Amino acid sequence: MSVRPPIATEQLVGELHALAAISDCPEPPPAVTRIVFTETDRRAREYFISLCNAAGLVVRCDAIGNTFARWEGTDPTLPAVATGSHTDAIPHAGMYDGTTGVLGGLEAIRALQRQGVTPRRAIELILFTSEEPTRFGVGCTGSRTMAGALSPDDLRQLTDEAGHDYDTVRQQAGYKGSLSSVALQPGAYHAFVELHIEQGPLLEAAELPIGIVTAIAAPATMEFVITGEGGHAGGVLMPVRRDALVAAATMITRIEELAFQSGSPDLVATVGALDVHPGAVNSIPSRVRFTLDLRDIDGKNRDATLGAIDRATRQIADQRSVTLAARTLNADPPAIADPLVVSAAREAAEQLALPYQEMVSRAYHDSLFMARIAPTGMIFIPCRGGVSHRPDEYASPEALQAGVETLALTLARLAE
Ligand code: HGY
Ligand code: MN
Ligand code: MN
Ligand code: MN
Repeated sequence: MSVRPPIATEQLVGELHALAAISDCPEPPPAVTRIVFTETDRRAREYFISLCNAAGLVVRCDAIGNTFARWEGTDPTLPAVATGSHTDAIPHAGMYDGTTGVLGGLEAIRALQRQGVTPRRAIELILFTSEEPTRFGVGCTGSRTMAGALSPDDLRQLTDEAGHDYDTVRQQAGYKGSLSSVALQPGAYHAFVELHIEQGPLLEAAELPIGIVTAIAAPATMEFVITGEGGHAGGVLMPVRRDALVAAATMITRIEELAFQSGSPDLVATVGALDVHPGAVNSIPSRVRFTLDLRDIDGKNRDATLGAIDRATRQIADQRSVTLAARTLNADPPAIADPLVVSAAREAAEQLALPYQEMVSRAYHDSLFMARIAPTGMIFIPCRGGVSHRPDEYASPEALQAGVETLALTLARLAE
């Protein structure tokens, strides 16, 4: 087998653009919005499945829409090697987050097919049903459920902004079957490897085409609801106010201070969503909801900061005589990449003479949960300026090609 798998880079870039056009974003591509279980999500999956069928892969879906496209191996009794990622996208996102691993994974398989490779183990390409937390507040619901980290009851508790629960919405999207059939047993896969843009600046700054992930940061999400008095903006004097928005603003600046004071350069805190009720110019806010996304490579440090934030926000609520309802939506441990996958990716990059660095992932991915049921690793490619979750997110054809070549050889090694 000649070293370089023949990557059809132009075809891949064309497919990425075709997928980017399937979007609910009011701005044109490359801005993308694609929320789980919407008509747009369905059309994107349909497009993906049509490409998999054209590549001769056998496609199946589980009860919540995780989609598996299988290239059979010479020994079907062996656990398969899997790759994949997600096609859902947060509002006003870019077109490479997740899709690089889905369509790049497909192109890696097609390149191996072109090369006449006949893998001993089957290779399965997985489109995980929803990696972004946008609709149900929790990320990776597809891979979490596959890994047993979300039970059927947990899924039934998840609701979207309209109050629709996950189970109802997934059935309306056409996915039937029992929720308990989604969880996989450890050993279901021989290995899992995900190709993804770095979503950070390190590879570009180091002028390296490949990153090999050694660990994935531990993400936690909290929701805070502050309830005050509200009232007339003219009639209520300052000393007697119990203003929910000023209390929330005080908490948010305190959260930032605690993040800086944590002493860990890897700790990141983000308040990304804030709702104000009633949201009228002349009415004192009576209820405010905001979310917190808190991460660190060191799970203990993240949890210590979570504790400090919990204490500080309660204290501010007391001082301001507002009530605070805080709840943790998820607080996941970090994942460590498996040496089996890390060494296969390392050998692939070296065989291709592609320089690389080993690194941690500050973004979370479906790999965070696949690591609970299979030896897992990730391959990163640089994205311009490290930008992601923005319409100007960009990965060059050269970066995509190097990533797909490395993925293809990694898969071939793991499946031999
Ligand atoms: O937020 C994340 O890390 C992922 O991109 N959803
Ligand atoms: Mn993302
Ligand atoms: Mn992603
Ligand atoms: Mn991710």
